[in-house]
Amino acid sequence: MHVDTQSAIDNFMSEVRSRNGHEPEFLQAVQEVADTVIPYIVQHDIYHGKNILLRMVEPERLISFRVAWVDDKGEIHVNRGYRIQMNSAIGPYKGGLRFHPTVNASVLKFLAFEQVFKNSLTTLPMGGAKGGSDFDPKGKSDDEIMRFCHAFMSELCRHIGPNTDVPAGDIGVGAREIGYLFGAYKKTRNEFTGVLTGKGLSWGGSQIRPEATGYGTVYFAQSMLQTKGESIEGKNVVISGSGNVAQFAAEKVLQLGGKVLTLSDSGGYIYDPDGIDEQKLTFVMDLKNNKRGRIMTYVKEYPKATYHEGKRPWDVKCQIALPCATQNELTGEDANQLIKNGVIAVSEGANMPSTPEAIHLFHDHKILFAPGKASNAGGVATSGLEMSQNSLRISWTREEVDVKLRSIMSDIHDACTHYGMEEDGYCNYVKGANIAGFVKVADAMLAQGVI
Ligand code: NDP
Ligand code: 2IT
Repeated sequence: MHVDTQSAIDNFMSEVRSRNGHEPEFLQAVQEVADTVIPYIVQHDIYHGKNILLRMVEPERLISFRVAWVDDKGEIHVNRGYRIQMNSAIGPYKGGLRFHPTVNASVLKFLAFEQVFKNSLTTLPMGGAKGGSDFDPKGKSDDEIMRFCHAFMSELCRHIGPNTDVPAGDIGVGAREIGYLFGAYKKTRNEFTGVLTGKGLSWGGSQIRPEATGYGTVYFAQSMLQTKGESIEGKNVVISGSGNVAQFAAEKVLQLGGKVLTLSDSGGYIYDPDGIDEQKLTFVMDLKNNKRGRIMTYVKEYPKATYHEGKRPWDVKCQIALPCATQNELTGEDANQLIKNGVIAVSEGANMPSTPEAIHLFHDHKILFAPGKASNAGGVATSGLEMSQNSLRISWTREEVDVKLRSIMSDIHDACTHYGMEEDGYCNYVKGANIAGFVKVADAMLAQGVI
């Protein structure tokens, strides 16, 4: 890299670090974008000297609020709620809500920043946001979840709206939580609007939204594999997580003839040498979504499988890896192991699951590697389709939505190759996704002036 470009990156990062030094996840996400986008800015006069990226790393608005709620024993608890409204240049703020004890401003700022680029890539008019709480839903009763969601929305409802900011689910926020959040919004604001996505089908939800992130991650893997004349069929696939994204990634892999060997949760992973077939996946879905159980229960039901406590699944031999749990769950060491075992493609279902060291290794070894902001964009894209259906007050069929989702994922793949193709024919999807996402938002910001 040219010396001036490297010093432009270093100067930029030292300014970002001086303001956000205590936010490691946010700095990690910004560094990756700076490394790939600043060289592009330097080469393109229209973006140069406008401090566009510096404007993009500062949230338009950061909302933090108290959430007080009462548990089943009558005890009062206090959690912290957040909404980070990062960028609205190309549409209303859009992005999920995460309920997990690790939630803090750094985690949500990294997620909101990624969301800006991801939403831009979907080709739909959505700005970027993220929110949530350090509330831990594990072990809580349904009533406690409902009271927490109602308390959370009693404040959040002042800051969102169908033309302002449209939240959705993320870790710890699924169909049940969206229901309680929607109920509270509707009652307080006295309006039935598409203010949240991921709604139930009978009250404004879209077909395929629950499946969309996992399906999209596999569609993206399929597009990458096609460039090498390969497919999912007959491949061994290792998946982490066992929540929304992991479940539907597994379902799509099975539909396309792949073999799913693992699933995991924060306790450990299960390995089934015979493969997790449709029937076993139905068991997992019931276990996780209805019984709210742990993945280790799988080995009681299917004794040929093994449970590996406290471990992640990356040492299981596979051709395709789909990290679908959480950030920084796949390290340099894990990447080395996957490469040694012959992995050919990694498609991220989670947000930023691979560490920078892991990504460098995948690039060095010319592995097909899709960053989450491209490969998991199917979820928010289908949220965008839910917003369109709500605005039109119509519902599209499952087939109609799936066709649109496939076409969006394929367009994202094309955008990544447009900006990410290197001279030797290897596509750097990280670079491609960052530049393609950046250009649309930057052009809108330039058109709207300094605000
Ligand atoms: P869920 O809450 O449905 O599932 C999360 C899964 O990841 C669970 O199996 C959970 O295990 C595991 N997990 C969570 N935190 C950790 C951790 N610290 N260490 C190990 N495992 C962990 O969430 P989703 O499936 O919706 O989200 C998974 C990932 O996908 C996240 O990165 C999210 O941001 C991303 N994503 C989600 C989208 C969506 O539409 N839902 C869209 C795009 C990205 P446990 O039960 O033990 O906590
Ligand atoms: O990270 C993500 O893209 C999501 N959690 C989904 C966001 C959305 O608005 O559907």
